[in-house]
Amino acid sequence: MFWLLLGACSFASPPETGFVAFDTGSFCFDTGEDLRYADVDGDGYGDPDAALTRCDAPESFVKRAGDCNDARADMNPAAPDACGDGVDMDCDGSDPTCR
Ligand SMILES: [Ca+2]
Ligand SMILES: [Ca+2]
Repeated sequence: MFWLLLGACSFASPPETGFVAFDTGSFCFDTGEDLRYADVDGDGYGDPDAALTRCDAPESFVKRAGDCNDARADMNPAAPDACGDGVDMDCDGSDPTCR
């Protein structure tokens, strides 16, 4: 009968969980400085422009940023960069000159 006192609360969730204001299973202390980055292509490097704090980020987000093209798994700071093809594969900002 106690849950009836909640009035406007959603009845979609059971009273036991709806009554508690926080979820201890997802408790997270967030300093706002510990960021995670979206890694859409799954190469382990995230998009520095798609950052979320540790507590807000989904599981798929990664610690490492530096991905200059998060749509291609073969473009990241650890990728080999062939010279002279005009494509910056290793995200260092330039294409190496062939010697
Ligand atoms: Ca990536
Ligand atoms: Ca290249």
